Amino acid sequence: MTIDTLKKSQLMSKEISDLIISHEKVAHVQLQNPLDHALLILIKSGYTAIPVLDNDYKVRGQISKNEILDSILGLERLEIERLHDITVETVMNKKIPRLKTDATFLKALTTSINHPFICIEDEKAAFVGILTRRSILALVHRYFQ
Ligand code: 4BW
Repeated sequence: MTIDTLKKSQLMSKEISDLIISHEKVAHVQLQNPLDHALLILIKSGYTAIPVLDNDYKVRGQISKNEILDSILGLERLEIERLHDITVETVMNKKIPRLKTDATFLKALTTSINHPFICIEDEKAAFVGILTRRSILALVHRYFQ
């Protein structure tokens, strides 16, 4: 095995724990929040999509600006007045990628091809934080340098 191949296999089997953005720093909303609150958090944080958590701090989905706007799209206009009456739970995307803290870098890299961020959970499925495409690419970049 060459040194390059060895380095590559070490990188790919590395655990992701060092790359996780901790939950305290992740903007999020809760299932029962109304959409006007979710839109406020999305606009203030500047992110396109953020995780949705339940009362036990478990990840239940993610919500994006686009899903919110789409849900209030009337025939001729955006029905802004409906934002307060619809909950995050009814609009969120439930099919989201999740990984455990001990997942390998290769698994995270593969998942990040189709997802800008991945929710990370502990062994009891509690939310630990997120892994972003940015932090994954930064590590790949360091490896190639
Ligand atoms: O507010 C921002 N600060 C910084 N430093 N970078 C930002 C910010 N907003 C956007 N960006 C950049 C990042 O490179 O634009 C990319 C796309 O953002 P997005 O998807 O469409 O809002 C960002 O790429 P990324 O860091 O790899 O993040 C990928 C996705 O992960 C983001 C967003 O949906 C989510 N995300 C990242 N950090 C988050 C977060 N969600 C909640 N809280 C956080 N702290």
